[in-house]
Amino acid sequence: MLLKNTTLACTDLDQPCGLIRGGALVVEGTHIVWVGSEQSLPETFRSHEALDLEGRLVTPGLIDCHTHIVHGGNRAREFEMRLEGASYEEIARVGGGILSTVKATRAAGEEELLEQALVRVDALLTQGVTTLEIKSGYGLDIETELVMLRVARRIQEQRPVQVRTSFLGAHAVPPEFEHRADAYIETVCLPALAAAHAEGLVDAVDGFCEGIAFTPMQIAEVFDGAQSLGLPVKLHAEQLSNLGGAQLAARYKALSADHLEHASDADAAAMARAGTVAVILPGAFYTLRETKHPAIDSFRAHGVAMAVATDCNPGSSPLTSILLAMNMAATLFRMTPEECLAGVTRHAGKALGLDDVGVLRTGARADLAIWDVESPAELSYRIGFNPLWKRMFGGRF
Ligand code: DI6
Ligand code: FE
Repeated sequence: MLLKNTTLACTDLDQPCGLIRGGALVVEGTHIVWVGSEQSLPETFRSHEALDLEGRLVTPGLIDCHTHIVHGGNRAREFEMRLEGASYEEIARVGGGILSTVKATRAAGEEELLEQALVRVDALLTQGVTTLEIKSGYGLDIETELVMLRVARRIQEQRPVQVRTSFLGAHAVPPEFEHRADAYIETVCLPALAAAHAEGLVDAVDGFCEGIAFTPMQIAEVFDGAQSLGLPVKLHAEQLSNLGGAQLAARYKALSADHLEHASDADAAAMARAGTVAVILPGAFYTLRETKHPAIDSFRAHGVAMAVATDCNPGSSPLTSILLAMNMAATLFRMTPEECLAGVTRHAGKALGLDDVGVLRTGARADLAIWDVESPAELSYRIGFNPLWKRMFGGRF
């Protein structure tokens, strides 16, 4: 199929946003076979079935590279408690927070988890998302961690979306292991990882390095386990405090370090050397009314690729809008609309170890979002408005 009379963004071209006005794009089967200016379209493609896009903007299908979208229940009550003045950490320390979602997730069962997650997934798909990362981490026992990952895999059978899974057994210490985090890692987290990997359920291994979660030493143990299975790692790092998670992630050549509100310039330098992507999660910053900004200037100065994601989760970021995540990254953190777009396309792909999505080039997957806008900046600019016209996944509308 030939898509013509369009503006293309995120091409390989050395232009702001990789923009090509008067562009054309050719899809054969599941992949892109040609991208460029319509004037230079080779003769062989001119006879392909054509769709005139009347100047609409085509971007790669968007990539939400950090979500906890599979989970049981909700935390509206904690939302109310925070409005009354309780902090996220205080709620976590009295058994709320992540652990209340663990309870609800364990109780839910596979079908219910799937059904609840699909509602949220659908919200993302209507905004042009075609690749979605999903973490475990609300099971915290071997069986429920597996169930969460099976649900994540089933989502890509039920919807036109590619799912990448991250094992997040090191998300919190479950109540039955209170004050015994090391024992939890030895007897649950690592065995669950091995079992999930054996079932083909794990694409990457994540952790939460934080005062209310795990120390860098404990995370290193999980990362060693990942390495021994040949799995890449990523990390929730420096979200609420600076514990050295970003530099630990860099030492393990992590795909990404995520959150990073408390990361330093030295952290950015280490991430740059390791090629670790900074995943910026403005939904959590906003929800928790955090005041410390991620060091965007340092990431820029050191050339760290920045991704933007929803962090969709029931506690710190009940957000199912990738477009709003882009708007927040721009308005709250002064990321440019171009950076926001790269953050949900090419750099998000990099954060997942994928290079055939998030870019319009020959050989990439034909995962596209077609927008009723004239310029890429419009995608970050509006609030609560969805200009998606059509979405293509693997060459199919
Ligand atoms: N950081 C987050 O923002 C989520 N997990 C994490 O490690 C929050 C998870 C939750 O509050 O349920
Ligand atoms: Fe998260």
